[in-house]
Amino acid sequence: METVATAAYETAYSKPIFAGRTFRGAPVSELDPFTTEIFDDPRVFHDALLNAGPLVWLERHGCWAAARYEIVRSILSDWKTFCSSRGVGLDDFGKVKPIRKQSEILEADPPDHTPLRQVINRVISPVAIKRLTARWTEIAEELVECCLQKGSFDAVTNLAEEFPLTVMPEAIGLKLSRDYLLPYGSFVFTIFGPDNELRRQAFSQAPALLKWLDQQVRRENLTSTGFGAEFYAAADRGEITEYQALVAVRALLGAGLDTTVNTISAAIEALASFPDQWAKLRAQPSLARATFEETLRFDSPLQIFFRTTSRSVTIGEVELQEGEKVAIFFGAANHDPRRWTDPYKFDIERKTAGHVGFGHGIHTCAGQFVARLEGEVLLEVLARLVSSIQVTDPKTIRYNNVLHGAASLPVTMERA
Ligand code: EJD
Repeated sequence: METVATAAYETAYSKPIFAGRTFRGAPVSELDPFTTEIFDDPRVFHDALLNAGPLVWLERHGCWAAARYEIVRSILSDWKTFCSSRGVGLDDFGKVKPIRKQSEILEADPPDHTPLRQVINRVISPVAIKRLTARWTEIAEELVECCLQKGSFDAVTNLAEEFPLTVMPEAIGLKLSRDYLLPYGSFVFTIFGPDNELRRQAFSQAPALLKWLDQQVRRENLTSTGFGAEFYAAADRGEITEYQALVAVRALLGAGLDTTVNTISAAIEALASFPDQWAKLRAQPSLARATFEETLRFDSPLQIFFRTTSRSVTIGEVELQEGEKVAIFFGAANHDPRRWTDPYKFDIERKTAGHVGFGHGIHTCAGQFVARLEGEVLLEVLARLVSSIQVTDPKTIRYNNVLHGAASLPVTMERA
């Protein structure tokens, strides 16, 4: 197991990670995880959380942090104690009114959560989406071809964004403009964080984004085929309400773009940084799906969601009271050396089963089969058509309170 000297932690950021005090028996950190210095380099902070114990008290935000794999899994398994209905951001909906209309899927517990989740599971099940493979492969080939013609391009905007922005609106059945899809996703995720500059900036865009969203999700603005139409058909059959169909479309728009964009760019970056893994994928393009899965573990696009305690509970030696927030550090759990051998090695043949890049438990990513298909198709096409990928300039980060990903990644690619 790799251990890093505590001294290194103390120098990586503008202040020490731990305050040298405890709160209800847990180490206290004064550091704010929602700052650019940690977005730029989360690893040192994550390793510190993992080393510190099952829970850390984040004094700055008055909430707990859970990073260890086993703790994260057990919290996510216990939805009764660690509920979602009080919001999965830092705001407790028991105390403050949600900004966005509360999601009946993401921000809900059973039994309210169950019927809509069942319909979503069916509409975007592995079997239901299989028919998209041929069309998506065609689109991916065209796109990669276009990038190869450029030679040098931005792997984020020209490829990682372009692919989901092409396949998803079509699959959902959106008729209106795709211009707001990424800004809307960015907005949704960043408001899960604390009241900081990023969140205030997002708020200023809220009226325009929410107005656009309102139009997009209406039945009359969706094509007669696609996931959207299928949600409304389920409403017609009485399986869910008409409003829940709208909620499902809205969830696909919020969850279905930025997350896959970040994973695709992370995969390209990882493949460029680990030439042996790229060589392996090229030799065996059928490893595309496994490569995408390892990317989710290695560089998880969604870093943090919260749960709220619905009752008092003890974790390790720490007693949590009712109505406390727990930040779940998915990305850190996916690097817990207690669970993963050599966690910072990108290994596309690793046994990735059980990673929490898609979460865990009843709220585990509903779109995971759509995401996997996108990743598999695009990476398989890259493995077939491309001989080399080189990063030519440092990436820039797209700052977001809970998402981790690049804003730009300049690369060159050569034809196979
Ligand atoms: C999500 C994990 C909604 C909604 C928004 C975002 C998510 C889910 C649902 C993204 C979950 O608006 O209902 S990653």
